[in-house]
Amino acid sequence: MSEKGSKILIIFLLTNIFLISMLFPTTVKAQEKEIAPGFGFPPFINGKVDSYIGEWSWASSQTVPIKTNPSDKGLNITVKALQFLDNLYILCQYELEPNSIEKNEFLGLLISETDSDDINNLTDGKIIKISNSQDSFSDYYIDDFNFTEESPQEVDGIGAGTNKTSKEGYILMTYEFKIPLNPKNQKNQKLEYGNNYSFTICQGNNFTLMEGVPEGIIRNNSIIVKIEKPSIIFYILLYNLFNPPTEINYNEVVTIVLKIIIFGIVYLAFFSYVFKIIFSFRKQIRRIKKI
Ligand SMILES: [Ca+2]
Ligand SMILES: [Ca+2]
Repeated sequence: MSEKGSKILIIFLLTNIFLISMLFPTTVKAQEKEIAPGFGFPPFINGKVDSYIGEWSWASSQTVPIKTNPSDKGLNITVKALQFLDNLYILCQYELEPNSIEKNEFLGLLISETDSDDINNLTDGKIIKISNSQDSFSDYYIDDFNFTEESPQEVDGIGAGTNKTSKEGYILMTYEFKIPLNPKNQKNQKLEYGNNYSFTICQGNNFTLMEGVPEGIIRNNSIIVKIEKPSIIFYILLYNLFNPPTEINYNEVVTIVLKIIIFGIVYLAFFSYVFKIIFSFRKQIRRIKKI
């Protein structure tokens, strides 16, 4: 390959690396108790993992030990997280001994306004309760660890849970949450792209409020959820497929489309330049052969 050809190849490779780095969000290797949700098709919130349709297969996964106190070995929970459009989906699964299960099991996600797990930063609580195999979802406003249940009109998100006996005789608890990134109720926590939020996972039975203070929590632990912007490819393929541009997101869509047009022109110009060089090179060889 000629020197000119090598230079072109290097420029081409560097251009590709640059473009690829712009197309995908920067991901930091997940540390313990951190999760960067995957992007993919949303699960159906029914409290069951329907694996035959590949539900949750796009999600990122993390194991979080929930504890009664810091020295407790903890109960391992499998946490999966996924983003689709303007929603965050969280799956929590764990097994309990049949004799340790109570009538009114619950699992809650307490969302903090920052990445700190300080309980004073909690603002939003989403709780799924399972009572006699019937599940229910409640939304709470939290201020200084004082809980207020939201009215049905103020609830943002949905959740569902089930319990079933596994082959080994354990009780498998499954909880699925759908949490909007931009809640309609201002009191619920807004989750912005590029920010990290501490989610406290709490588990127990008989969730009640005693003058605003929750009772019934047995184990808890926190995980940092990193909310990232979908890649441009994902945005174009799925977002616009399911959510055509509106006046609200019009400017963002226009910017992305413009970027694609510019990248397209750069690629076209590059390839036409390469073909031009190859063509003139072949022409020169033919001339040399004639001589
Ligand atoms: Ca499901
Ligand atoms: Ca709330």
